[in-house]
Amino acid sequence: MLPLIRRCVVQTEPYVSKRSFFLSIIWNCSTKTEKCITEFENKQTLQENKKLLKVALLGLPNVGKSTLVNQLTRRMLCPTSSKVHTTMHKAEAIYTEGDTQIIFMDTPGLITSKEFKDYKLAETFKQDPENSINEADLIGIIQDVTNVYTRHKFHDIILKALENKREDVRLLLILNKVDRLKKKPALLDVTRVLTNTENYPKFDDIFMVSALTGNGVDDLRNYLLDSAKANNWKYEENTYINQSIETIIEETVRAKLMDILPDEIPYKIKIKIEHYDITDDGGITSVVLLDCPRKSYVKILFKHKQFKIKYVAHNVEKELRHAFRNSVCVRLNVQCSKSFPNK
Ligand SMILES: Nc1nc2c(ncn2[C@@H]2O[C@H](COP(=O)(O)OP(=O)(O)OP(=O)(O)O)[C@@H](O)[C@H]2O)c(=O)[nH]1
Ligand SMILES: [Mg+2]
Repeated sequence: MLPLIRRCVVQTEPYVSKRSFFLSIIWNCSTKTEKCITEFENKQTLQENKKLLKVALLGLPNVGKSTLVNQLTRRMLCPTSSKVHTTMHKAEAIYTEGDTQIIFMDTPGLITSKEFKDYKLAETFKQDPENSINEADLIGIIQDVTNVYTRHKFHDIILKALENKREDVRLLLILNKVDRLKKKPALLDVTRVLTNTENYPKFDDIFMVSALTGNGVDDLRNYLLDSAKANNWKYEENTYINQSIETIIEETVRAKLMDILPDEIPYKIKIKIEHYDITDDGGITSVVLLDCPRKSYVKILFKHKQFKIKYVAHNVEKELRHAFRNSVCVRLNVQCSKSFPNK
């Protein structure tokens, strides 16, 4: 009977995990006693047979790395925006299911030495992707399929970064933003070129996803859960990210400013938590200071009856509620460092 069920599951969903297979058997147990015994045995093995997988997600800026991490972990803990360089340093987002823990390393987008100098970017832009490659058991290269000029080729910096990959580290190609592609055959064309060009890396598997809508993400998560190897977990079961609450709040505010402010303005505003408090039921209230170096920036934020600043606060609260799965209230105070008198 069992081999028959296994064959059915594998045929209908290529990446249905061993775990879903096992769970479906628990649910199908005919009597209550059977169910209890299976669950008890399952708990016993959880303590003994822990599995771990460290996944580095790499790609050019703005390809959707952080959005994908958020979908995979089901929490919006990694800030995202429509502008490049939203992620400025490595963050580890943790997803734990059953006996398996996956650590997703969200990294800054890969940049050239010229970009590093021209935009005066932090050292972390160079070091953190490198460190993630060294630490990973599995690397996912994310390619944005919406850009008709770049989607058929890997930028030299991706190829260079992968030169340091250990032999035993598995490599996935993840084609992202497929929801934006009107002509789906183009996807096959992109895949064919990226996997058949000389000197390009050899991928163990290929996924086509939309990190924004979640399409294809469950298959990818199941694949990763199945790829984990016996090892002790790095984090406690209820740990979701290795960043402080303050950092998550400040970086989410920055990301939401990036969505609405033009050019370099959002990069120049200093963002600092003035106060935060966690209530007994886990709710968060926070006051964040936006210190603008110019009065004109303040004016932009307060344009149209404070529409912009209210919109930012609304979006920050929405994302943080999703991240912390609790109520979040954020107040944004705005000042100009030249003592511009407003709030
Ligand atoms: N349509 C569409 N948009 C997406 C998808 N994934 C990400 N985006 C959008 O692409 C933009 C960049 O997403 P991020 O997740 O911040 O990209 P990133 O690679 O982390 O960017 P950096 O941290 O700046 O390197 C955001 O506006 C996302 O909403 C997708 O699957 N479909
Ligand atoms: Mg990012």
